[in-house]
Amino acid sequence: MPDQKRLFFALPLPADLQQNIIEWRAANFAPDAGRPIAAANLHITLAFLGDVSAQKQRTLSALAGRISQPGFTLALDDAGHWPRSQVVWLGSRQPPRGLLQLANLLRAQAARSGCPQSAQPFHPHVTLLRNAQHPVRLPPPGFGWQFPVREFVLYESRFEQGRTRYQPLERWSLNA
Ligand code: 2AM
Repeated sequence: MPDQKRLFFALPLPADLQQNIIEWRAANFAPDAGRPIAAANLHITLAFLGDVSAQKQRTLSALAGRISQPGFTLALDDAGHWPRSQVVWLGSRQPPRGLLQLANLLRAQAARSGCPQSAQPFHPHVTLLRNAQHPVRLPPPGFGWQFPVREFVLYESRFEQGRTRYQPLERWSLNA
């Protein structure tokens, strides 16, 4: 449908952290391990919405605006490879309760608004490489970054000129 947009809620990563991560990735993964995601596209999805009409977007956005919860600190200190989705990811050994709460709420609101949610348990992650078809040697433990999460964002996913771009459409603050 022409008026539909491909949307998802996510946590952005600070630009300096995106840069640190891609430098670490270049130093720690073989060039043929998979297709690297551009620094600006590194994020943590909270709820994937799929193709959404303008009206449904307004509903989802109004529901998101009612969320009131404190910010939290997120550590990225875990990495893995999902062979089925061919994704190499960065995650958290102990995701903060606030992150799980926020994602659960957004996913429940999405499901109730007619955006079916995956039956798989939510595993917060930053996708680092796609098309990782072969077993991947993961970096030894000891890496890790922490950052404060103070907002969540509604993004539109666009495929333009051969590239995927994530355009922020709306932002909501988490209470300090
Ligand atoms: P992924 O990185 O693990 O693939 C935009 O596509 C974001 O939404 C990505 O972070 C992607 O997660 C996530 N996502 C979740 N379910 C998806 C789906 N069914 N199709 C595309 N992206 C999905």
